[in-house]
Amino acid sequence: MQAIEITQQILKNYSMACVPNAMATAFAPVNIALCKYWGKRDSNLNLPMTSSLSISLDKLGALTQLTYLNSNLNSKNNNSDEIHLNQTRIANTEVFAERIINFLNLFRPNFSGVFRVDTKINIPVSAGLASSAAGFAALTLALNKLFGWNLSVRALSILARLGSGSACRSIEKGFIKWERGTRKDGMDSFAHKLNYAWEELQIGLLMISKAPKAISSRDAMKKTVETSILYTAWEKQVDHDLGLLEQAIAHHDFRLLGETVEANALAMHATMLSAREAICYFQPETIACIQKIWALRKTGLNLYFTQDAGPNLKLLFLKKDKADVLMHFPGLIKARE
Ligand code: 2P0
Repeated sequence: MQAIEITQQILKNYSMACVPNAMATAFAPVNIALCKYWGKRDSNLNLPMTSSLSISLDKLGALTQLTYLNSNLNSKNNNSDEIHLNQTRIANTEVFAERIINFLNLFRPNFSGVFRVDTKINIPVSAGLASSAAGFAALTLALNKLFGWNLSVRALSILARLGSGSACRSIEKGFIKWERGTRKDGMDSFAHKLNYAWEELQIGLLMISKAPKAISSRDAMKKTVETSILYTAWEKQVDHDLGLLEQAIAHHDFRLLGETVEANALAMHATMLSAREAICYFQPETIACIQKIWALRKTGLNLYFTQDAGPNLKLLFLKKDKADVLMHFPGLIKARE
């Protein structure tokens, strides 16, 4: 099934008669996966092999301003969207712009026209910090505003997923679970907010490198699913970890949370290391920092990490330990406090 069929299904009640506003702006937060999404059962629709669970960072994310430039465009000549990232025009041939234009194309059967997309992301792009998730979620929210669709959170999550899988977890703030779903059309594969809060939980970003990653998550996932002998074990671990995480979050059991998050991230990286050819997002500094975290934990500091598709680490700790953590990692970027 193609992504365009899904957008058409969701937007079937909206027609050309719906006059867009000239401009709309929306913000979407970055989300950090506590239980990772790694592998697709459908790469056209970004349908995952497993469910996943994340927490949104309230202040870090993407702010997208969408401007409707022209309503009379010939649908064949729809390649002149203008894509701007952090106030710089991106050539439409670059992957970043191409992905956005392809996403906008999903909506063009309903509304011919081109857009100017201005996205400001307050974190390094392509550094394994899930900036594409915030970007596609913000763009989806901006489209919803621009056209006045008033779509449900579920529909917005499904649409954002078509841009980037993990974007479906950036529509709302808080603890978010993305349900794998079983349907071929993915209408049951969306993210929803879990009804828990945890004020004391802090997250810091430990930047090790801002360089773009050597292999995209998209390609790395595909290779892992196709070639890693550990992949079946990973699917089982996710089911187990999701149960533990919900228990940890519900009871504010930080040790259980930290142990589960760390084990989950390392298991994901183990599937990549066992892919053929191996995929390795670790830099020597990543390993050094992991060993420092483990050593600090032995001294009694309650500090855990997670790592995504890049060399940087996200540290998890409680508010009461913030000063200690900052003393050991002075360059830590406060992401959730
Ligand atoms: C996650 N990551 O759960 C995992 C953990 C990276 C490591 O979701 O191909 O950009 O657009 O669906 O969402 C990054 O992958 O991939 C990701 P696509 P996406 O956060």
